[in-house]
Amino acid sequence: MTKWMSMLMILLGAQFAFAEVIELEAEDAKVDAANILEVKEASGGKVVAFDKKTKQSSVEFTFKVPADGEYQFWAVGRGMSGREDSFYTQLDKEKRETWDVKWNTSQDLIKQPVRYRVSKDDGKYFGKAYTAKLTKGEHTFVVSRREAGAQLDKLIIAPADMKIKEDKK
Ligand SMILES: [Ca+2]
Repeated sequence: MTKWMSMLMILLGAQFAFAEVIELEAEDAKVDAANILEVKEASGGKVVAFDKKTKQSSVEFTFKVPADGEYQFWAVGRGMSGREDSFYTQLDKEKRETWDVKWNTSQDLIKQPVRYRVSKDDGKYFGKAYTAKLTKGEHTFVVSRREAGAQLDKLIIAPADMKIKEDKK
């Protein structure tokens, strides 16, 4: 009985450890203070945004995942206009991707998957939600300037099979 109970506890523990959602404030990641903006409605009251001049034009997140597996990357952020709505992203030493950030005219902060551009045969592209296979342990995710003005409030990393609800545009 005790043995079964402890096995059950270990199984439950593993389950919970795996189901962990990692939420990282952009302003608490490795970023130059010049890139942090105070925004009242933002999580933690701050976002990261790059302007055209700052030399430091990236924010680096370091995080640990509890187990090998497939993970999804989400964010809270917004574009401010059609010319201020994209970032570059890079996981570890993987290829750098372009992320077109969702936005609306009321300029709400929107919870959305980090997406990457996938080219179609006709030369156009669409945004696909970013997922990656990660090994247990530490990884980095860098978000950098592509178009100045886009805002990143926080980054969310979760197991790929977890259901997360995207904010409507
Ligand atoms: Ca924030």
